Amino acid sequence: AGAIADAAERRVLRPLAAVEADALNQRPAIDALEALAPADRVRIIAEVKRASPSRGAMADIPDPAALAVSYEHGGASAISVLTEGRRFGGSLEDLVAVRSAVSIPVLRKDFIGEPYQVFEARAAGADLVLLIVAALEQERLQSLYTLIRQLGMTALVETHSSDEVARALDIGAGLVGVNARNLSTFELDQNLFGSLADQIPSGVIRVAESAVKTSDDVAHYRAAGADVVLVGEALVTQGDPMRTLQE
Ligand code: IGP
Repeated sequence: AGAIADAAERRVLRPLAAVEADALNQRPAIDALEALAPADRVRIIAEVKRASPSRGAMADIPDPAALAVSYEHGGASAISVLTEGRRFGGSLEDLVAVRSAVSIPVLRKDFIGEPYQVFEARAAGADLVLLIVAALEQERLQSLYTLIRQLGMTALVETHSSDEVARALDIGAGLVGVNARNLSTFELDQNLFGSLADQIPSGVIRVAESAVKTSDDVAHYRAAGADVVLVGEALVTQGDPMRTLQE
């Protein structure tokens, strides 16, 4: 339950048709599969995150665009923006601000359950949208995935078990995340990525998510086969965000 169950509480502000029109009028999405393609160095998705249900308030972030620019200058390959308001303190306005300030792909990180939210993401300028396998029935997962692709965006398909990885591969996901944090219990398992990585075929980009604090953690995930690591808390709570991860 927890974080996932509450996703439906979002307030719908504008009619679907209007949001859809804005989505279709946006400038084209940046190709995130290209930006995150396997390379000599591990890629970093750096997250703009003010708070979380497990940690509470984390960072003020009065200027999310400035933070995102510092991530980009520090070498991030993409920016993740939490847009959930109640528990993560984020908003679509944050995403709009970040999108206009950087030239790398931007991910809408939220609990996506309806096509409306996918159009909203594109209308705000998102290039990537998170889909959490555990929160979606397979048919819904597939249809949201198809819509994201139709709008020219990339889906980051998040898993937390072998079954969920299988479901992600079933829908044809090209970018699969393994979240070390269980979203219902908040429990962490830093070995989960390593135990699931082999199940993800080459050609699919592998993302290790959560609880990356140091360059050692990055190296640990790299050795376990991660093409990309997604980092939130460590970056928003440390003075010189990207440096700590790259030493
Ligand atoms: C980042 P951390 O431990 O570095 O702050 O984690 C990211 O993985 C985490 O914010 C996250 C998340 C999510 C948040 C992963 N999946 C789904 C909200 C919803």
